[in-house]
Amino acid sequence: MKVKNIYVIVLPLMLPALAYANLANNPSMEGAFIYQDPLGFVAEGWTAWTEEYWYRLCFFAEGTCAHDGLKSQWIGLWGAQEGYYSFGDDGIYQQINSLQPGQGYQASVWFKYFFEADSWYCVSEVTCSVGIDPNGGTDPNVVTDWVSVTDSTHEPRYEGPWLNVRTFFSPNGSIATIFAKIHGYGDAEEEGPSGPIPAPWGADCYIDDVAVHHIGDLDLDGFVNLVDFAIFGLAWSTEPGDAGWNPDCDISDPNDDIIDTLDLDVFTDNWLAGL
Ligand SMILES: [Ca+2]
Ligand SMILES: [Ca+2]
Ligand SMILES: [Ca+2]
Repeated sequence: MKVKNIYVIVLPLMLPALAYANLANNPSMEGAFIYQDPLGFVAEGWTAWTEEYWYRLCFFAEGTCAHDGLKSQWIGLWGAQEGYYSFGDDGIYQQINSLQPGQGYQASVWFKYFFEADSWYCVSEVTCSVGIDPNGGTDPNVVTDWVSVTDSTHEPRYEGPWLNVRTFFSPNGSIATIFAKIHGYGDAEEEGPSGPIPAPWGADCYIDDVAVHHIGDLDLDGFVNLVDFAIFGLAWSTEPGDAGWNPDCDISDPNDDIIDTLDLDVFTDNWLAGL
């Protein structure tokens, strides 16, 4: 009975802190979408950028496929009848404020990819990447250590899984910038009167559910303490598919789908961060 009473008292006190522990602004893209000429509608708090290449068409808009909540940032890529394909980088970035210089942080972004072609032959690929400028600049070209996951298909209709891309960083000052980008490609062919001809295709990419916080802050309250260690302990020695598996605890660099001493070393390096 005493334990129950403690939960009743503590939970209302914890909830307001949880809401502010993610250091990103509009991290789940649930706010308004604002037109940024000429790229399209971009989630407030974020800025879009693109690399312009011949033969490419892309547009930004409010996404209705979400990893968290109801909205996400949608980036659409198209190939036209002429056999266009798409390449280069399209993405969004945001400056993260109020960081503690030299401390360890984690940035996490979720991506999802759909491909559709009206054809019998197709190939398509998207590479989803997260990068950091630890000096808080706004030029993606200065980012050198992108972390990436690639999704590809030969299916004419393909829905990829939600992919999580995470990176660690240590800010040089109180501001750092998080960049999330896609690098897309598509090609499709259909049967013409005298052999294969280019076919139209489209790809929908979604970015959502961004989290920026101290490494090891597993309950997202802004601190790394015993509460986080308890969460970490529940996932100890697990792998994907095991009872108790918690991907948030896979904080080894790189993530390796097991919670072991490599993760514990990172956790202890960040012990009491934020306090
Ligand atoms: Ca969302
Ligand atoms: Ca915590
Ligand atoms: Ca690990």
